Amino acid sequence: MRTQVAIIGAGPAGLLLGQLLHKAGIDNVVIERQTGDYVLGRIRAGVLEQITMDLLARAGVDARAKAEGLPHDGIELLFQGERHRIDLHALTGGKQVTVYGQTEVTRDLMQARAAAGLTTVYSAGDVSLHDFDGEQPRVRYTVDGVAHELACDFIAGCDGYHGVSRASVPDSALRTYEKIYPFGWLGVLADVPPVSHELIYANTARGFALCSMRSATRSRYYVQVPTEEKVENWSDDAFWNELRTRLDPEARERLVTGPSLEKSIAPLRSFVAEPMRFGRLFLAGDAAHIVPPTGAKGLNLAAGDVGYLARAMETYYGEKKSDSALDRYSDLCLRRVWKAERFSWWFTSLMHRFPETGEFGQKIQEAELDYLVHSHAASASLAENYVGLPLEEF
Ligand code: RFL
Ligand code: PHB
Repeated sequence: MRTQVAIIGAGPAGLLLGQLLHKAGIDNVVIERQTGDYVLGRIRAGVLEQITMDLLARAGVDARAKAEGLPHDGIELLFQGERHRIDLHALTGGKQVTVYGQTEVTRDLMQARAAAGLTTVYSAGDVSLHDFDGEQPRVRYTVDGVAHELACDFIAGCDGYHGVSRASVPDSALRTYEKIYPFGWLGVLADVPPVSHELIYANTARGFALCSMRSATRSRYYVQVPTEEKVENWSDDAFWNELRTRLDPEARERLVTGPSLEKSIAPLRSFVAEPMRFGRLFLAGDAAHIVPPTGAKGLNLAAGDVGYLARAMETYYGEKKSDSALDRYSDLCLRRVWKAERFSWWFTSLMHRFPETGEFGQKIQEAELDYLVHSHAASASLAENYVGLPLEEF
């Protein structure tokens, strides 16, 4: 089999890239290790920046996100038992975010891909990348034990943090930066109305909590737990009780509980691999970088990367095979990635209880939060980063 772009991974990065390339008339094949149902079973991000919505529109896959997504003009910060609203819309000159789950984004992209008749190989085994340092890269994989080879012009490594793409690059060609946080998020999805119509990010002496949602009838809640915590130790009741203790009195009163549809613990990590290009292999999304979820940046960064990559490939195929846009891909992405890394690290540090936080650290966090919600400049900086920094034109 031959294609122009072999895309490794059918997460949001790989599927969105596939649609953007297809719209530009560039042929592509997606190779995914898991089944489609498995990919759709993962409950992850919930907040889309306008840039991500715009890219979905460019890919022709924004109809349901626009119709069913919930536009949010603000978020609430809860500390010292009180909630304070950050007016994202007013502070950013009219920008907002859309609450629409990653599962739904993925479902929409999968359906569009199937409708366009594009090739997606699910349940691919032993995926391996070859010759991306030359002119004719190839991807090998097996399906039901039968070996296949895909020849291509480029490989897009969209296979997440644990994927094969970054692992195929020689160690000497890669520089990595990492920070592991000493806690994770225990998350619950439940068919109960959200406690508030906007997201609540809570800093408490017992640790961080987040009240989010997927719709008017489906909520997503998280509480900070130690890294070594096991999800089996958390009954639904134990989760709801812990969440309740981290809310303000009004939210505590309003909280509706119910059986969990999903419950899992996600570790928190900051990670960047540089560069994001090796010859004809391009890394995008979680394959190249991880942010802790506090700033809701993971999925949006993945979308930004593939927005740049699709543009660069359009230029390559459009302008007599000019490499210039492809040459700028890694630097352009990394400038944006590091700003999102900084924001996510800062917001995580401000909102969570670290082993060393202690009473002094708690007071300092509360003072910074008090400054943040009462200073126009500080609120505006939070809002500007939360709604997402712009993609540079090129
Ligand atoms: P994904 O979504 O991980 O998709 C990568 C895909 O590649 C496949 N794959 C392979 N395919 C072929 N061959 C191989 N050898 C392969 N190895 C892996 C995988 O099966 C998968 O289908 O990466 P992508 O597309 O870059 O998208 C990034 C986002 O998924 C990610 O940034 C966010 O979900 C991060 N994230 C969260 N972000 C938020 O903004 N808010 C959240 O609440 C939030 N929760 C999360 C998260 C990430 C998590 N991970 C990665 C463990 C919760 C979790 C548990
Ligand atoms: C979510 O709804 O899953 C969510 C929302 C905001 C975040 C992280 C996760 O910062």
